[in-house]
Amino acid sequence: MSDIETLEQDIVSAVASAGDEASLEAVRVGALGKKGSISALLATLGKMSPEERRTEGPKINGLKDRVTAAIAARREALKDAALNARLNSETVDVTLPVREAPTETGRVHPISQVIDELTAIFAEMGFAVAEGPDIETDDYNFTRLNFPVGHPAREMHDTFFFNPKPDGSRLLLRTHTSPVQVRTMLAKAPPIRVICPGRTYRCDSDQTHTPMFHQVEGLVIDKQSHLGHLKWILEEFCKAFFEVDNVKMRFRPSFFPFTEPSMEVDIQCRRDKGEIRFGEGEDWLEILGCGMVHPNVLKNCGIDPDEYQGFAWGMGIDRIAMLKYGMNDLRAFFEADVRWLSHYGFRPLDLPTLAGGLSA
Ligand code: 2U9
Repeated sequence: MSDIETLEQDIVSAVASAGDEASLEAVRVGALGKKGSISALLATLGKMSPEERRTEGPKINGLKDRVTAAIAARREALKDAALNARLNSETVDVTLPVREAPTETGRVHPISQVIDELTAIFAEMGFAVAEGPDIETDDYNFTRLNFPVGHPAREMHDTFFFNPKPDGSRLLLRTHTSPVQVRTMLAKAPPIRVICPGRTYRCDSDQTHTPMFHQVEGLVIDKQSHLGHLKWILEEFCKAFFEVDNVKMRFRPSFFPFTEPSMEVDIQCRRDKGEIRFGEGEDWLEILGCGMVHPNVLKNCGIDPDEYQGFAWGMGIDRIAMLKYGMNDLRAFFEADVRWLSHYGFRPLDLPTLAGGLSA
């Protein structure tokens, strides 16, 4: 047997006995690598006479081609074997239920949904959203809003106060979102059109009150803004939010220190076997308070009441969320019970629309 035939037999049997891709690669490098046995034979061709090269060339190149093919075939066989081994060891139970992606199981809390809905409605009317801190000064929460020091209205707010500072002043948890409008007026010249949704706090807890609750207030300041504009805004809001074509609203005189005149607003409804329907019926349901901004408040916030006037309103977000989506226990909002949330929550990828969540 020639040297070439012996070399071929050795390499081919090494290829056949390579048990994995790493040992096959070692065989390949030993034969065809830079310092491999076949590469060494190929290098001898350069030193041969043309006649010798004519006979030896085809033999050595033939050897190289056969070994290359043998290695490739073995590599495929090893890959197939590895795949078969995986397929035999890994099993999938196709009868198991499909696990839902987090985007499918997560739910948006109804309060967040309602804030998104009302923001969309007021944004369409040209309102910007203003935000401020939950911890406020007595000045922004009360004094500038025309609550005189010692006035009983301060007591009615059941305020959570922090311990007094060395100078005697006390920070507090805002009892309404009105200090956000105070900050807006101090920071920006009219015209102003803002809504202020956010958390508010009062030391009160029973079936219809929680110590933390949510409000949205609105403020418009311009040279000629008047009660007609306010009524139109509130009616358009109620129609869009409750998804009805018409609403009747009733404005009753009331009192708030920061507005004059002040009104409480009822919306027409029908109470039907525990369900409330808006835009029909003979019953009334109170949903918000409003009024023309008191001239003292404008002055306290750096706006000349002889040049500008405005109106404001406030409503409880938790309450309108309960009315719209038929929830009857306020406390469930804040209990973080995932079963409640999976029932009343909203799908995260459903974008809030002007029409809101009822018909969406
Ligand atoms: C500024 C001037 C005026 C905001 C207003 C109400 C009437 C009101 C209550 C509704 C239900 C609070 O959550 S609730 O208990 N709010 O009735 N809020 S007018 O008036 C302002 C606010 C800021 C500078």
